[in-house]
Amino acid sequence: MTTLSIDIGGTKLAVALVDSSLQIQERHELPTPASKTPDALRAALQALVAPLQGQATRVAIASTGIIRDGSLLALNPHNLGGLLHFPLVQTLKDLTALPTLAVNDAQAAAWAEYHALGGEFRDMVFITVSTGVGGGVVSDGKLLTGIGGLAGHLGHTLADPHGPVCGCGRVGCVEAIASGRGIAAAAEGALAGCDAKTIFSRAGQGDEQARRLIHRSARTLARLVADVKATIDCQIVVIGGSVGLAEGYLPLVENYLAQEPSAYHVELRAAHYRHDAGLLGAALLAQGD
Ligand code: ADP
Ligand code: BMX
Ligand code: ZN
Repeated sequence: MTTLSIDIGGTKLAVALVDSSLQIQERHELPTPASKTPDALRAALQALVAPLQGQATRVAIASTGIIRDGSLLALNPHNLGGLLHFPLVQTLKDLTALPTLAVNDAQAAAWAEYHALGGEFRDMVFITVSTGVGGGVVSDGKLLTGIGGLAGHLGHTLADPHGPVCGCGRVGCVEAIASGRGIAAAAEGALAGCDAKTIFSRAGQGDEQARRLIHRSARTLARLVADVKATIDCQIVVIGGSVGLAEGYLPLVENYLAQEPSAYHVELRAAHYRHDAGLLGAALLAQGD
């Protein structure tokens, strides 16, 4: 059985054909449409799936947002250009006439990364630092999705009560500070208007403000990891997303975590499946594994 797997993020859309041994046979990527109206998203998804759908027997979607009853509900609509709601499962069923499953992107990635650990641990947490900050929790070998899909939305826990307002409506969420959008939003002067990717490359060239913005993100993430350790007592935290996987970022988080009391220390690892964890986790869930 081949799964047509789709990953919908705030910055990029990815699609892949995944076989039953979890090998990616073909993969394509597009930027998430700048005008994120339901029609624009539907058109982008149609363009991505059309060349591949004939080779698949089912569709699996890992998407940013709360996934409830097959629909995407944005917790932070700013990450999706203001898009609040999108009928994911219905849209893909209409486009492909295939059975379709949808799950939150970080929850899906957590499931793939849990599998990659090969039974080494029963309790693990995955955190993506990307357009937003997302999370997925596996507790005693079970993926927590929550009754309404909200479980694991770790990016919306409090980092700083005097921090920036988050798109979810709270003040000072981890996501508002540590995410790619949060890093970019705090940039001033010569870096104003730059995205997180550019800020990382400027830091590499010795730019002091860029370095400070990245440290602020990494310090905030380390504090979140300590909170997660206190909540779940997980044996490992796996980090993904393009910011999380950026060169030098994980060692910074490790350094800041080492400054917390030792009860909150936990092993950190970069995502085994790198940028494909969401795609593969959704495929695994669709296979029933
Ligand atoms: P999505 O949120 O769509 O899943 P990503 O995981 O690629 O997508 O995260 C997008 C964020 O990561 C953006 O803020 C972007 O600027 C930033 N980013 C992309 N590539 C890099 C990189 N090589 N280094 C640091 N940040 C990056
Ligand atoms: C936001 C939230 C989460 C998502 C996380 C990472 C929305 C639209 N998304 O916290 O559901 O898991 O971002 O998403 O409210 P990504 O696009 O950065 O991968
Ligand atoms: Zn928030």
